[in-house]
Amino acid sequence: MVTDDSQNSEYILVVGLGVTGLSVVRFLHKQQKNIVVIDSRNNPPGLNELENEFPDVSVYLGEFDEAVFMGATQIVVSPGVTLKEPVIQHAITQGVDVVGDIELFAQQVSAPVIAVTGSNGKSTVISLLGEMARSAGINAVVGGNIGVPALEIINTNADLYILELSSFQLESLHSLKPVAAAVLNVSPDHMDRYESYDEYIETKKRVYNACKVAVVNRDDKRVTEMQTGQNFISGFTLNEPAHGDFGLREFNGEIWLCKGGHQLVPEKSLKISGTHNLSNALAALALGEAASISMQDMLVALKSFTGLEHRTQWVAEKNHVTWVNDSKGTNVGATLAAITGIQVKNKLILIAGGIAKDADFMPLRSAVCENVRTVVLIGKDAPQIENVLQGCVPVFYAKDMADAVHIAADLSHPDDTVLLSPACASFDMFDSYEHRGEMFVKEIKDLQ
Ligand code: UMA
Ligand code: ADP
Repeated sequence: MVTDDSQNSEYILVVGLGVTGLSVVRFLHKQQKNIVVIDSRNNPPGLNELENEFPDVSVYLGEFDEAVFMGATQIVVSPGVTLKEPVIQHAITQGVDVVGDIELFAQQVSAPVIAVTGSNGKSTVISLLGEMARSAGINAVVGGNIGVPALEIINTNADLYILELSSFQLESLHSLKPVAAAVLNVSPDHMDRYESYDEYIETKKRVYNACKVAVVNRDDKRVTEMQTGQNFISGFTLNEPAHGDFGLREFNGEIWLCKGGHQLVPEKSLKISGTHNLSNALAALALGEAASISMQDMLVALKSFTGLEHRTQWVAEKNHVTWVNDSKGTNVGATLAAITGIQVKNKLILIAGGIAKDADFMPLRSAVCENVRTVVLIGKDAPQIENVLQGCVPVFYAKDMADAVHIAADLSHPDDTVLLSPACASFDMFDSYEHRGEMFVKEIKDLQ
């Protein structure tokens, strides 16, 4: 579908019509810009909204047409589209300004911004930070890769913006100057988009460009190696923290979250569980402190924070078996954290599989051998997971989530925990990770 009246005048080209593309159109339309939209999908999400809200905006669908790119004065690329797309590369070499939605946000924003990236934990940390800021009476707004496009929140008169940034969004970002920024951790993800793990890590590192305080995970060598030295640095660790850093210390047999030698809060008073969530809590404290949020108010929020749905979330106990939904475990690092980090009384039954995104599943092998009784596999790339578990634990295939839940229930022993943590994306069988988690929960509820 094409309307051609834009061809004779200057226009900004919005590439991709998902939630980001729509937010960009809304943002630019308010500035009376002439906008053209292009999407390689024939029926992209957001098309109806676009046509209803902006009938004057031209839309090109299907295979990218180079002429549309070359005629633009600026190109705004959605995160789902790589800058390596040949038509975009050509436009860049021809001097066309190519940016992402976060760059437009950065050029406009006047309130302080906290920027958080990392392979895992981003949504948990920014949601917790949002609670911490609000507990301190700060009007903080959370957005970005968590699902609310940054340009949808920019005009909310916030005192503080807390952004989750994916590596995709960081690729096209240049001028953000966060008051505090963190790479929470790195482990391989999106290897179908990047040529190497190093390229993925280099992209994550961009979050530190021009930040005031760099918050670093002292336990993650690939993160500590990122430091360029020009920022103030605040560290967090699951070990005993150095002076000024956040970490864990034991006092009278109890683990405490601490700043340096100073006790902040005992682990047992937190509602979130799992070692990885302690790391997230410490990261949030370091980021919040860097943004001048009162420590006392942050601790109040931390104690009442129950975590997010679909992330190592307790679902039910049925017939002496505990069920945990970690549908957001969409990469190997997250699944490893769940297998090794959650407290279990007996063994785990792991439900995994989906779209592998070119992942190497080998790092799962030893953790599975040690902690898991049986693996139940679903989805397109299930055989890749089976391959790395040869001779380790019994593996069963399930045709859908109902089947997986029934097999897991049949194979579980008393006091076992059934964990859905797929280490894969969900789009082969489900609309989203939320849909996958909801199906899991529904099937558990229906179990006799
Ligand atoms: N696509 C095309 N052709 C196009 C444009 C997009 O095929 O012309 C495809 C992409 O390859 C992708 C899908 O469409 O598979 C969606 O891409 P998009 O850029 O339109 O995505 P949006 O709907 O705008 O959502 C994006 C983020 N999506 C991606 O990065 C793929 C959302 O993160 C984010 O919540 C939203 O912006 C708001 O900022 C999702 C995600 O999976 C949840 N992120 C990855 C992750 O968390 O691991 C990075
Ligand atoms: P993200 O926004 O980076 O995807 P989430 O907070 O949504 O992070 O969690 C995604 C997955 O990663 C979940 O399976 C969760 O249990 C796991 N996870 C959360 N925090 C960490 C962490 N610090 N290290 C490893 N895995 C984590």
